[in-house]
Amino acid sequence: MKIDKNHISDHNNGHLDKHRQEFEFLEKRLRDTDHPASKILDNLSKLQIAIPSWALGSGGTRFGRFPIGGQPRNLEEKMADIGLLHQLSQMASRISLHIPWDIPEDVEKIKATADEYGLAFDAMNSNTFQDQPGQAHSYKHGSLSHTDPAVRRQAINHNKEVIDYGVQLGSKSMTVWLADGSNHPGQSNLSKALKRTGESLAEIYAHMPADWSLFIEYKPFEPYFYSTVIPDWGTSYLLASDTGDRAYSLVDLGHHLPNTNIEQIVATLISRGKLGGFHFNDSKFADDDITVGSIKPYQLFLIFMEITQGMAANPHGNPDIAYMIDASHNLKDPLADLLESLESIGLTYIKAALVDYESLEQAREENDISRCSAILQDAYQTDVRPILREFRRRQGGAIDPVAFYREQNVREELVKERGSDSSASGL
Ligand SMILES: [Mn+2]
Repeated sequence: MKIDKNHISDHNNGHLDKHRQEFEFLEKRLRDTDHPASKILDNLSKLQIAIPSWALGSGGTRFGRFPIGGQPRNLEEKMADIGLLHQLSQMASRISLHIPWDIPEDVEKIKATADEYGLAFDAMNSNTFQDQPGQAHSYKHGSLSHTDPAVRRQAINHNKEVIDYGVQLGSKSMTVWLADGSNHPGQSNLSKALKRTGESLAEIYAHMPADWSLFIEYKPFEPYFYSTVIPDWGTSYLLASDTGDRAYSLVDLGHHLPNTNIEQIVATLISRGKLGGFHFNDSKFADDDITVGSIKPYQLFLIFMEITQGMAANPHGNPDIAYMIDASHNLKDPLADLLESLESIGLTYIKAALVDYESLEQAREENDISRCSAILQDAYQTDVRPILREFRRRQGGAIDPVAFYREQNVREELVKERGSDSSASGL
């Protein structure tokens, strides 16, 4: 669904007086710092977040699913939904596809639809965590790490096929999240499983074009509860290092045990040039996949601080990080929720840009701990919403995307167009 530009202008005009006052106040405050509003606004346009095709419908748990109406029924409609998110937020110009849920039947048509909405294809995602109809071998006991070479062959070939689809669409990267693992102590030879995984990844890597990157995602548990083959960043880093220069680790916020210092992992990976991808979400207990910044917003700020500092220093040439929102929406309207997540990412990115890193570094050298904390708080406590609103206004987006989405009754329109029992493929 495409929004009439005049509707967005009307919305923005209604907010303009108040917005101008708030923006001018903040702009003045930042004018004589090394991070004036103009610089932040320029940098914001480079912050683009991929939306995965599977995050546009209602998710569920193993206990059930409560569908929402108006879900996208095919890839074109998924792109239309992401086009809408991008039109309002100006921050979501990338789509991440999943095979086999999004097999592009007509590549030229899919590319034309992407152009129409101003979208580019981000990382491709393979799936060896489910059996597909008609598949010769089952993944019940693993895929890339399986004991049987025939199962590994099938899983490797599937990953190669995903790369081939991505090449046709102009994607430049591949994400492997491997669900392989075991549920019972003694079930798996842990070191053999890791070795077989490394060999499988090497074959997948060799199939990628020379300008592609491979992202290796890790997760400590789920769907398996005793061991996963790639449980942590260390294992992912090890596999990426063994696999090749264009293989990187991927950090998903929800794929850590409670209270893990994720910002430190980010700092370490960037310092070795090995942080390729980053998946946003938030969680209270495990891989909850809820709205970005809704539970631990300060952690997100500390992560963005490490990214800002790490990418400024960048001793090992870490590439631009591929950002994606990996979320699941069990109760909320997926589109409203994604708009909230984009808002949260934008605001936190700006707050991290406000940190006076020079003074912070000096205070660190002098072991002045209180001063360090004060510098962080000075940035974190700033209300930066006017900058993000101004960014969207200048780019043709909505000053308040979530409010606009509600005012326009977008979900109701989508239900009219697609029906109340439409279903999106995916989890
Ligand atoms: Mn993920």
